[in-house]
Amino acid sequence: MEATFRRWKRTIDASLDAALPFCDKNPRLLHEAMRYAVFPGGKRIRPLLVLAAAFTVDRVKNKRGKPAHAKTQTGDCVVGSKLVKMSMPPAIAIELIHSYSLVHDDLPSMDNDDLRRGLPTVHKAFGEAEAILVGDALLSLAFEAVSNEEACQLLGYENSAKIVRELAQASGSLGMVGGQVMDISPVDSGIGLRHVEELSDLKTGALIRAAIRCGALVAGAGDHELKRLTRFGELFGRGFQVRDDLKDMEKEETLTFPGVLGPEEAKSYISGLLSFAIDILKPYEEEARELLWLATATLDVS
Ligand code: GRG
Repeated sequence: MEATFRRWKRTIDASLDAALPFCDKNPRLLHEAMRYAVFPGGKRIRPLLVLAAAFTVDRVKNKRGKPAHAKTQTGDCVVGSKLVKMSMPPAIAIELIHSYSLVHDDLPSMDNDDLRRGLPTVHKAFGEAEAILVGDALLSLAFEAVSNEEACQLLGYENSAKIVRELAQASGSLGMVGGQVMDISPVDSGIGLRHVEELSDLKTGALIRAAIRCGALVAGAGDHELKRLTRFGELFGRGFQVRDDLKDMEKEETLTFPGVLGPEEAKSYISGLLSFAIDILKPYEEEARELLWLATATLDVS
């Protein structure tokens, strides 16, 4: 399974490289800074989820005798297959949006961080104004990636429009930006679990949910599959934030799951989310193997 993810990650990185303007193109500094924000990058979990969801839906459809995109003898995930190619526009768009959000989150007016993934943050390396513009340009590039002629030919115009809408909703005021505003807003001392769930579902969950929905749309999911995978995406997205909070406990923030539940209770909470997520995929069994693997690898804290 790790080999599949390594192959997918290489394809994702190559597609990001192809989508980003070269550094010798004016304005050079902006393009250099955009690349700095995206490479070497992190886990690429969101684009991997796009691919994992697309392959799940494709296999489920294949099993039911409907035409599948991944035409391999074994049903394995082969880089270069039609489905991998079709998944790339939403996969890289989501990673570009994620990268923009990190650049802006690190700014002095937000988290004011000097380091990201062990390297100086974009505003430290290139200046604050440049970092704001890097984020803006990455967000715009994301929407171009899913709506340019090549993407529309690959995905079909209708699916491309659906994916644009998914990304717009997930990244906007009713999604990631809304969650970020909740995160930086003053709160009462008696903050409860419901508030933290809502914040996390918007700030972190919305983009993860969108990644899974976009993968499902790429593979032509019907209402039933889309609903099931959406629920899985919501559980994964919330669990992802709990996991991140548990890793980052020295901050002792109130607006976190361990902050409202305590560390031990937060661990039971994430275990509950993982077992719900696994249950949801039960009817698919092996068809959902990459999604199950990613959920377990990310959310298992036992
Ligand atoms: C500035 C509009 C705007 C939004 C910021 C992403 C975000 C919203 C804030 C980042 C703060 C944070 C630590 C959120 C917790 C979950 C999260 C998104 C972690 C980072 O994502 P990973 O673990 O990062 O996928 P890598 O480095 O692997 O890409």
